[in-house]
Amino acid sequence: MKNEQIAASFDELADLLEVQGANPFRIRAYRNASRTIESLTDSLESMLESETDLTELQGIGKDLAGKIKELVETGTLEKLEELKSEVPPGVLDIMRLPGVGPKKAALLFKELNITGLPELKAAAEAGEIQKLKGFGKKTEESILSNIDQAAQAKEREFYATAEPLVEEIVDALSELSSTKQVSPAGSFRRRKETVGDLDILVTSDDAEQVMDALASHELVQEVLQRGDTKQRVRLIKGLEMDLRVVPEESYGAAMQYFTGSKEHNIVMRKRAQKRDLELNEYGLFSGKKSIAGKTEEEIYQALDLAWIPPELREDRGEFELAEKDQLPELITLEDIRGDLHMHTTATDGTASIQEMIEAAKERGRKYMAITDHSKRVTMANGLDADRLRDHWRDIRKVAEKIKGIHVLCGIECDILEDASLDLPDEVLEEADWVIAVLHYGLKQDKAQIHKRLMTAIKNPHVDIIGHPTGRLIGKRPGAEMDISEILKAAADHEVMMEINAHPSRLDLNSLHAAAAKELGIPIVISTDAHSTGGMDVMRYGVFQARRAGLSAKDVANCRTWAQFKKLLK
Ligand code: DGT
Ligand code: CA
Ligand code: CA
Repeated sequence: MKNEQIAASFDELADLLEVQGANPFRIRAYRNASRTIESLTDSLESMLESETDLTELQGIGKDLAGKIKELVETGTLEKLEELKSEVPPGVLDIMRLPGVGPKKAALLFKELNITGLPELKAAAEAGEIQKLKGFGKKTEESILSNIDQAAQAKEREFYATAEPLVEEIVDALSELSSTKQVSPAGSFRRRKETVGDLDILVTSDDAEQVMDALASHELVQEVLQRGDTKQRVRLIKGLEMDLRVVPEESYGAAMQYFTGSKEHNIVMRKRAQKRDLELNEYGLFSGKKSIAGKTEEEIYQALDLAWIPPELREDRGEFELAEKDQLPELITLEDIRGDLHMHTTATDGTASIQEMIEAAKERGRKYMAITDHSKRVTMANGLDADRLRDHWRDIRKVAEKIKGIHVLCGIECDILEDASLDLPDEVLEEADWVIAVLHYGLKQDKAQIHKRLMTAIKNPHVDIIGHPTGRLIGKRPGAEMDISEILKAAADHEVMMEINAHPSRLDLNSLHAAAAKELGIPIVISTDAHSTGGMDVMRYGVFQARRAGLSAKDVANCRTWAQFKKLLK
């Protein structure tokens, strides 16, 4: 059982207990445990195997450690099954409706036997909800206006899909006569790999003008809600966006509050309380007096913290660093000097060698590697030893004529299901740059996946492991592995690790990349471009690296060519 599944079980337990009106401390204990588990780099399964004491983990006591053991050993949790038999699953959907919450969801279930959104809608339309004690006409109306939206709630969208839409809307709102500042907030500003919805903040003395402009923007399909200073709209592609118009003196406070994350903000509020202050979306207050609010910087400063970049606001150690003024200087796109993973028409790319080299040059790269597929990837017309050697000859011929960029003859070599490499050592030895990857058999058991990765890591010609877990965001989880053991081995054998910048991969993820940095492993951010335009995804890899707390010095392809080539095997 994976950590994510264990964490999800605890979240579900907390939700169900909440509907039952259980002790809030118990509920919070489960939620905290879930968060702790989600941020672990080691798998609980392997920790149990090696008899690690789980109660040493933050927020995990004897009882929770026992439940983790039960989940890992039996695949289920008795307590969870018991609660599930008492609360129908649809009640949880109802609980998550805006303005409902656990208490009302429980009442609807007990009094009217409403067990799902369709029944709730019917009851609201028949006017039955407003007759219930604790519910009024207003609640009923709010349920009706939210229910369709909740029923068709979209899954999360890639950051990269949202980015052009956000930029266009921010530009349009910035041009209005009444607006001063316009900025995205929420998970988008934190540059999470996916976003649930979008959040935009605006300062303006004419909220009507701003909301009218958004409502009539060509990317907006429907206005879902409109208030005096708040509007929620649905964009094309089903993405939803919250707009808030805030006064200038509160802009920093609103940015801080609505950027989140929720976990980060909980710590911020506690720090304020410790200083007898109150922090909310309008400002930082001492009694009724505002002492900060116009900028984020002054709010962080008033709480004895350096300003924390949004990418790090997840309560994963950023406060300790900000207190000591030791936050890393995060990598930027401008720091990138090379791109070391890409394909050409020799396999499944759409551009020629020459087109790819020129495109890399146009993007300011000083060095690059062409890394077409090895033969196992038949779908992509993968290369055997003979075709690969011909391909390298062609690359050298073209590269010779183009000045100002160093071109490495590389290969993306499959690590086969039987834990051998797809090309013999004497071929890999001739390569300037070898990326080893898992493409097939990702569902093999953990021991076999481990063996495969270790074969690659121990091979003297392998420079780097590409998209190490093989996950595809929202589609399939990565292969099962003990990532910290893999990283340790990579550090020992001086093998680098990739952050694949493709928006659907972003693999290593930010936690793994942070762990790799801790071990001193040089990380390479690569585009895996299959076309010239494919090179533009570099920015998403850089964002992922920022969320991992990486600086330019942690990323190998930020080095100059002279420095970088010393890392080659
Ligand atoms: P998402 O949309 O699921 O990708 O994630 P976020 O982080 O954008 O979450 P969202 O849109 O619900 O809210 C945006 C930010 O506003 C969130 O990161 C923190 C803040 N926020 C929203 N609701 C609450 C709340 O009830 N309490 C606190 N403390 N903060 C909230
Ligand atoms: Ca959001
Ligand atoms: Ca939102």
